[in-house]
Amino acid sequence: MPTIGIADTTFARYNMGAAAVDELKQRINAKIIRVTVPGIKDLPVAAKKLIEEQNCDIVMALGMPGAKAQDKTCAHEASQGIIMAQLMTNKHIIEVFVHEDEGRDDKELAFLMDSRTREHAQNVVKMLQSPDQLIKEAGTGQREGFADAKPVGQ
Ligand code: RDL
Ligand code: RDL
Ligand code: RDL
Repeated sequence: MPTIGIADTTFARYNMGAAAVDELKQRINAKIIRVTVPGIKDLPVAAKKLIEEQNCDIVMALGMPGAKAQDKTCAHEASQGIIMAQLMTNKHIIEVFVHEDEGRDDKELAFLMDSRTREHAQNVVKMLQSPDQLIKEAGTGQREGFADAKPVGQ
């Protein structure tokens, strides 16, 4: 049975961790370990600790970069930390970021935070259980949250 780590933030305006746990529980028999930290810059070490101290096979790092310029910088820095933690541990940390300004209004933002989280949870299940399924989806323009893009040239 795999162990899946979930790290989310109090900064986010939607309970992404709850959505991830709910989606995973419907799809996979796994041990799920959840932690919540204040913001996205706290996610890299939270994920690394889930891998190294709690033996997680894979982690979802969930967060909402705000709409201001300093938040975009913060998101870039958090992303770099998450990538560094993956390289240090040789484990995947699926970064699920929804930028606050991706939603036209609160309703669309809530939809996107829920649906992107759930679609990335489905990616995690495929990565653990059926990596061949991802090969089948190669080049198909998959997106998480809003509609998929169209493939070209086929
Ligand atoms: O380590 C404490 C904080 O520095 C950390 O939690 C930051 O991630 C908090 N934070 C910012 O300082 C900021 O300028 C966040 C954002 N922007 C943001 O857009 N989203 C966050 N945190 O989740
Ligand atoms: O770890 C899960 C995702 O964060 C990761 O797969 C990203 O590479 C997905 N992604 C983005 O989040 C994004 O904002 C991609 C793009 N843009 C992009 O332009 N091309 C991608 N992925 O292949
Ligand atoms: O093509 C439209 C969107 O996919 C594009 O604007 C992405 O950059 C939006 N996006 C993020 O900004 C992000 O931080 C996406 C992801 N993460 C993601 O994980 N999956 C996406 N888009 O499909």
